[in-house]
Amino acid sequence: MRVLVLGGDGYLGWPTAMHFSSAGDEVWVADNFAKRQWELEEGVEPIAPVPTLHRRVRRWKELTGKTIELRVGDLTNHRFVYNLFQAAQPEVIIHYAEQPSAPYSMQGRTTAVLTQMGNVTGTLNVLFALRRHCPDAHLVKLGSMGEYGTPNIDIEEGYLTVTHNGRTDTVLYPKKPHSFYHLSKVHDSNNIAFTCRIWGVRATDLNQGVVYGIDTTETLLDDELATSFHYDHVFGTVLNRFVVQAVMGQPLSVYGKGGQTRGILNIRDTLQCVELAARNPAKPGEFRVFNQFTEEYSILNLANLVQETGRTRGLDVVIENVANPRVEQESHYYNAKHSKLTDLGLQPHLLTSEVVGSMMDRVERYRDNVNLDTMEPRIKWVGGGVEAG
Ligand code: USQ
Repeated sequence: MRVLVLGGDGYLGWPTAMHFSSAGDEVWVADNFAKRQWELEEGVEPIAPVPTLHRRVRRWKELTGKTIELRVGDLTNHRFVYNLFQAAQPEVIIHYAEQPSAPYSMQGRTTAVLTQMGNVTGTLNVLFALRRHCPDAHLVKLGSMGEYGTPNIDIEEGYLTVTHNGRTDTVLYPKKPHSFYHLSKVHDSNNIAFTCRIWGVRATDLNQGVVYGIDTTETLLDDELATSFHYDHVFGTVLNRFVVQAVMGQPLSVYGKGGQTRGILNIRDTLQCVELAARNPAKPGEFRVFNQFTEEYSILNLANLVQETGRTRGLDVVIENVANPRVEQESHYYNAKHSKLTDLGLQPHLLTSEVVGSMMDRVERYRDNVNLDTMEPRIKWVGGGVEAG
């Protein structure tokens, strides 16, 4: 397949590009490197320096003989997107190119607007470029389980059949997102569903849970092929943060009671799920929604697992319930369906003490790089936080 990965410099985008290239697909990547700029502005860094995308693409070629085509540009510039789609003629477009952090989006007006303008405009440009230059291409868009929030009923895969005043219809599942970032994904989902309906676009929205992990088969080939692993309060996801805290002898920062339940998945399973979606495309006009996670965990249970694993390795890991900087339910019903990717053949890498232990080993190697000042949550959902304009 000709695969175009948008956001190819990111935590998931780069491993995805190598994964398809390694399978023999023709891979193009595009990025504007905005994430690197936001890291500079926030004063945070990945745990290990991440070589530039140009360097990684060169290294990949040296090691495997395979070419990844690289284009630099911004999806909010529609001319860039049109030219890119015309040149690449992708059969599948994997779209990760968005501001990915809920806390970042909640700092204030500036970052909320940047997140929604960038994410929503970029996706609209992708849809228009797709219609113009490759109308048969399959759009695989990274959405989020946080679009649904934590409703008091079962979460279905994208759609809900409702009977109202004696009549029945199937509608997009109602959304109660956690942040302005998650809202941007809801807006994207609606825009994509609309273009499937009116233009016959074929699309899969992957509502992904919280990803953890550092390594994939391809990143392990060479240090220079590493992906960006964050543990800071802006871009670090919860399990990645807990593992770094455990290794560094810091208390695990459970926000509030820790009863928040989330779908989680290993970074290796992100690659598997995206590949399954790409190789089994949606039909023309179909807006397909997959809930992309492999298991559910409460935040406290994640902390317990990290604590137990740490103790078997002689680490004295303490759990601390810190005041929750977010507005979210800390104890709630949660039952999210996630059978569609399993039906396509997903073989999950489940979370075990061994997996946590191997993450600890990797983090240990970089312990001298860890900046503890960037760990404490400083962005609050209501008032009192860092106000970026
Ligand atoms: N949390 C803690 N302690 C921490 C960090 C987080 O208790 O030190 C809690 C949060 O309060 C939240 C949960 O852990 O309840 C998840 O937080 P997170 O920062 O790991 O993930 P989130 O903000 O939800 O966003 C991440 C990714 C985002 C993706 C989303 C999937 O950054 O790109 O869309 O996970 S999901 O959460 O399913 O919507």
